[in-house]
Amino acid sequence: MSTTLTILKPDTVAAGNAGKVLALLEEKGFTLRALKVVHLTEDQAKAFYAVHSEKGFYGSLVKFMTEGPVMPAVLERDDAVPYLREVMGATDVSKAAEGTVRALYGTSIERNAIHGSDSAENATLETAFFFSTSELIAAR
Ligand code: 3AN
Repeated sequence: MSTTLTILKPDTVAAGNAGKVLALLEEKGFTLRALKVVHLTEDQAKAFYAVHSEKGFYGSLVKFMTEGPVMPAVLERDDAVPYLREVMGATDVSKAAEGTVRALYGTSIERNAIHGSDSAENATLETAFFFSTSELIAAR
């Protein structure tokens, strides 16, 4: 078993789709190990997406990620990192495969419903960004 970090983005939470996305993830075999609702500050969103700081879409992405509450969660499954990426679908919603979270609930390349860690190393770093050791122990 392995874990990954997801974030249900502000578009998903505001549209009332959070429950549906969590249900789909559970149907795909993920177990929820930790979950919270947070409204990111500008500094937090900038830090989370620091890797994209040189990109043209960075400012817009930070604005989007701070426009309302998000729901970070730790998900457990075999091959959690690559499998979540598959279930999420392509970054650009218009290229996301049918039935994926982004095809179902995203509306653009930016407002694409869900985040998922892209490597085991980033899953560890991103989990620590949102959840303390005691919160993770409590979820076991
Ligand atoms: P992914 O979330 O699929 O790993 P990244 O890490 O390349 O994609 O991008 C992080 C986030 O930045 C995306 N989820 C999306 O919200 C936004 N984003 C990525 N590429 C673009 C783009 N070309 N224009 C606007 N927003 C983008």
